[in-house]
Amino acid sequence: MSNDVPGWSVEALHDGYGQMLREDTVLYDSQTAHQRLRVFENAKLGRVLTLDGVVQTTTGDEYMYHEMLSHVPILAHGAARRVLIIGGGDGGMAREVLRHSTVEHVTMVEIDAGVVDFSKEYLPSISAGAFNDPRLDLVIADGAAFVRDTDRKYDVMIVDSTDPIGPGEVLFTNTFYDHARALLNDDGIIVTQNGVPFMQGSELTGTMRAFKALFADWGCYLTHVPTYAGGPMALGWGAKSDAARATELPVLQARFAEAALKTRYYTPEVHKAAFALPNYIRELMP
Ligand code: AG3
Repeated sequence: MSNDVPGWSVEALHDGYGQMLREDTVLYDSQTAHQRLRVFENAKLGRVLTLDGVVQTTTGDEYMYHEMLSHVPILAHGAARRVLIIGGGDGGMAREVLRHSTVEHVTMVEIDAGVVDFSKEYLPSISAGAFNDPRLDLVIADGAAFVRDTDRKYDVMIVDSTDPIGPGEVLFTNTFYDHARALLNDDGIIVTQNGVPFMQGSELTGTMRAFKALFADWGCYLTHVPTYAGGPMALGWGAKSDAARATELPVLQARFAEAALKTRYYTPEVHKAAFALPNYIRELMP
């Protein structure tokens, strides 16, 4: 289809299905070394960031994504001190991870320095000061090369990627997951952005096939982000032991209370329930 609807941002990520968001004010539009980056203001969603025409985050619904991809592994782990974020240039993931005072170190590996600089300026509420936290080590590098080469170890690894097209593609390969496993401590957990299964089922199946071969406990859990259109979004889960997923609700409640987080999506009850999968998603499991 033509992506040209004057005054609207048209996303045509999926075959035969699209999303349109009105651009009330365009704040930024440029080509970085890696991708086309746009930010505009929308009446319902606030500020919207698109990369190559695909919505990456909006100030209105980003919490539904960032909270679930950070608090679920960290609170399930229970003693995560070192966290690795791959991608996440807008700083929203770092913000949520750093809200845990028990986290001592975060390495964030973003391929595109342009996204970081730009997000600080145009989407300051998303990083909310995270880039100034002394616990954060921001590395501008290819995430796949970083996981291959590093000898650092982590308790939790969060893959805050784009879809597997363009620069994000390598973050969905077996080789990448294999290297990721190697940098996790014994009770380590990896979580991944795995797309909207109703639209992107084969991506989920691909990651799950890799996780099944690599992790004692593997699967996915769900969140629902309105601007990731097409149904709930799957977040991949790979853990070196099944203890983290089995953490009982009262334990999660105690950890959540102890962390004193103020959240808008995450609750310990939502955390537990997020692992319950509708059959059409279960059927995508290898
Ligand atoms: N990265 C995930 C974007 C995925 C969009 N995919 C989609 N609509 N299927 C978000 C970056 C936020 N830190």
